[in-house]
Parts: sequence; structure tokens; C-alpha cells
Amino acid sequence: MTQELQHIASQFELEGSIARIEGLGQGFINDTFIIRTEGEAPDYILQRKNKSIFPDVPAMMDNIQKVCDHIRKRVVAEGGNPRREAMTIIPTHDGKLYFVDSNDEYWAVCEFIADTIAYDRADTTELARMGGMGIGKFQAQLADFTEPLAETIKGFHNIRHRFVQWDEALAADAANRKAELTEEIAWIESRREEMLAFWAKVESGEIPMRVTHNDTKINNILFDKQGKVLCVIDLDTVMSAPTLNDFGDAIRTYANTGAEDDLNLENVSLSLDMFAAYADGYLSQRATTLTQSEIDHLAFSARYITYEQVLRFLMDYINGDTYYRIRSPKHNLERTHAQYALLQSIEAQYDAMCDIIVKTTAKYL
Ligand code: GN1
Ligand code: MG
Repeated sequence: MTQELQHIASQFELEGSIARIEGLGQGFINDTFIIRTEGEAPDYILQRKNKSIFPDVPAMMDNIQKVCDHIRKRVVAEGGNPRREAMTIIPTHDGKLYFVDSNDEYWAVCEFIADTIAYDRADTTELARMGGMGIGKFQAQLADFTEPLAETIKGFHNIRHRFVQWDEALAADAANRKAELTEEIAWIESRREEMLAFWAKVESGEIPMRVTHNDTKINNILFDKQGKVLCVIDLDTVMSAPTLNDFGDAIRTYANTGAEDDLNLENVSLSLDMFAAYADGYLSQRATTLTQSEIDHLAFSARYITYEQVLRFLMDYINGDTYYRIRSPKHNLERTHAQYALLQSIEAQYDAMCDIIVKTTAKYL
């Protein structure tokens, strides 16, 4: 593998020579490596993009490049450091944004940003506030981005589309697991109508589409050593979508007192303090720009995205674990249970969450 990786890495326009290549991180989708170089040259991130999940990697890389270029210009205009505050995509020697190997696998490289910290959970309200500011700033940087973006995953956070997949999964029952999942399936079905009612507001245009990251869980954000958001990474799912997705998905991780796949469901709950802190940071950047309907649905977006995550983990379990990387045979079911515990906690505190949004918005208007 090492030699193969060396061969793949050598296709890209790297500065310096390769010292070694190491595995990195714990993404559920792509395989990620770090290319360590000799001397002063930067290190690089090498990723095998999962082509069964991303059917058009060239279009995805094109999206990423356009968005990074835009952010880089904004950073430069504001006197920031574009090599640290924007992702730098490295092309191949023949100028492509990806390399296809002899097994028809797609690879891409970007610069590694040194001296940063990535978190798997938020332990302080200050970190949650900074995370909210970072995503708010990311959205603001892209507010005047007008180029069309390819839809890298069809209907990614479109619950109507997810229900089509869900109904197919139940009908096929590919792994023969449906019979043991009566209770879990009812969790999904009992909320189908309220989720579709929300999505109808997107379809009618009441809730607008904007450039959206779509995967803002905490470990997709790099913080500097002073605790500020430096750069938002993992742009694979940047698309035009309701920007509420980014708020909801962030709350799903920042405000969870437990882990995404916690086996002890008593650990799992929504921390109102973390929620308030994230909302404060986020609205400090976005309150004057969002529409009233977006603001009115911020708290609901945490229910929506967490519900969708319950559905996606359960659907993957029903399908026989074909989408997410799993670490044990029941991992997707464990994730389903842990995310459902979070959803219940969000539902129980929903009124308080709505109050926090009203008060915090008023502070910044
Ligand atoms: C995946 O790739 P990663 O680990 O950042 C997934 C997200 C899920 C998340 C669950 C393209 O994100 O949508 O919310 O796992 N990404 C894709 O933790 O499906
Ligand atoms: Mg990621």
C-alpha cells in the first residue's frame, strides 16, 4: 500500500519530496492520509474519495475549488492568511483536481494546515460559541458566491427524497433485519408528517437555498491554538441547500453531552448551555442577514437534522451497512439509538431552545 500511495501522491504538484505517508482521522466515508514532506515544504492531505457515495468526483472537486477560491479572495481582502484560512487544493501535474488510479479510484490532495486543533466534542461553551461564529463567518464569506454548484449527493438533506430511499429500504429488507426493528421504525414513521411539513416550506421557497456546507459536525472545523475557527474543511457536500442544515448539524454534535454512538444512553442529551453558546456565536454573524423564516426554524433545524441522522443510520442498518463505515456489527443500530436519545432530548427542550433563539436574535439586531 505504501508504494501505491507514494505513486498516487507523486501525481500531484507537491512542494518538496515525500518523507512518508500516514493514515489520518476517522471519517465514515473517505480514506484520509497525511503526506509528510522533507524540510520546509508543507505537508499535504491525501484522500481517496468514496465514489460509491460521490458518483461525480470531478464535479465535486470543481465545487470545492470554486468555493475555496472564493473564500481565499475574501480572506485576502480582509488581510488574513489565505494558506491557513482557506483550503488550498493541489492539482495533478496535468492540471486536474483529482487523479484516477489503475483501480478506477479517485484521489485528491489539499495542503495540510499545521498547528491547528480539531475536536470530536465541545467541552466548553466558549468552544461552541467560537464554532458558531466560524460557521456564521463561513456563510457570510459565501453570501456573494453566485456560481452554480453541482448536487454532489442527490437530495442529501431533502427528507422527501430520504423517505423514498427509506420506503425502498423497508420494501427490500435486504439484510432481513426489519422484523427486529418494529420500535425503531415507528420512531421514524411517527414523525414523517411533521418533517415533510417543514420540507414543504423549502419547496415553496419560504425557506431559501444558499451555499451550504451540509456537514458541519465539529470535527470538520479547524480551530487555531487561541480557540478561534481558522478554516472549515471537508467541503465534499458544499451545495445549494437550506442553510439551516449547517446550524442543525452543528448542534447535533456541539450540544450533545454524549457521543454520536454512545452505548450509555444516559450520557446523551442536548445541553441547553452549549446550544445557547453556539447560537450566540452564530447569530452574532448572521442575525442581520437571515430571513425571519430562517430564524424561526433554527431550533427546528436541530430536530430535523438529528431526525434525519436517526433515519440514515437506521436505514443503513436495514440495508446491511452499505454506506457508513462501521466498527462493530451493530454499530449503525447503536448510532441509531444514541441519535434517537438526542432527538428525544431536543424535543423535550424545544420550547426553551426557541426562546433562546428569540432572545439571542434580539441581541444582535
Ligand atoms: C458523514 O464524512 P463525515 O464523517 O464528515 C456523513 C454526514 C453524517 C456524518 C455522521 C457525505 O460525515 O452526512 O452526518 O457522517 N457524510 C456524508 O457523523 O454522508
Ligand atoms: Mg469529515
